[in-house]
Amino acid sequence: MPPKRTIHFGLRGMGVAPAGSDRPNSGHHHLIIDSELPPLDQPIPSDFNHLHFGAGQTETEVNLPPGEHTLQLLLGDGGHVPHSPPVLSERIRVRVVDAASAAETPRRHPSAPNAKVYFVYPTDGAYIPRRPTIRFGLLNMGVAPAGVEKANTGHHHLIVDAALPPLDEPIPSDFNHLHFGAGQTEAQITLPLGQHTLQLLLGDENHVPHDPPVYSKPIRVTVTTTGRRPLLHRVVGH
Ligand SMILES: [Cu+2]
Repeated sequence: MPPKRTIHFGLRGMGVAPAGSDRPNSGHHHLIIDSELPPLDQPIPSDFNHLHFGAGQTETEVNLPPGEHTLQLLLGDGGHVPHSPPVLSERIRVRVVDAASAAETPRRHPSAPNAKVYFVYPTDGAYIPRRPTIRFGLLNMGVAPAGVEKANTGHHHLIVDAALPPLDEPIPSDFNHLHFGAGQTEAQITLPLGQHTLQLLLGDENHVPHDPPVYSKPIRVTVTTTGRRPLLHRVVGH
């Protein structure tokens, strides 16, 4: 839950009455925060850990610091003394997170110094066939499948004919952004004839680039039917 939050509560089988009232079978709520139950045979203390709702409220806004907290309800009579037997809720555990982490923006993992992704095949300027097997590697960090959180690891993404995507969010997954989430270091792809650019970008378990990002320079390749440089001039004779 966020730091500032309205807590709602209720009472069944008895009635809510303000403090000071001596109506039978009634009482008012007390919210116990981060504390054990107080002694049940005397008035419930009134302090930061024991909030009284003596006007008969059934909701309140609380302001809790980030972290784990416990909440428990305890009914008190007109004199703030618990009933016999006491009427209380389970003690629940809540975790308060600040707005930034509540927004679920995956945090970027640091990359290792000198980490590098690189192409084994093809190299810049190469002529390649229409269904080449692209081979690539990673230096100074480890390859791990998507979904596995482990420091200094990531999986490869091949960016085809596109600029680098935004580096602070998950890498898109489409024809221009191929994910190798199983930890592959080679992949057969299909490319139309002509010139293309290929670039590698490492992503963490959530497909988010590291900080600083680990990517290769884009390379330029030319796809031909033979996978070789076309012969423009045939030299005949001597
Ligand atoms: Cu990915």
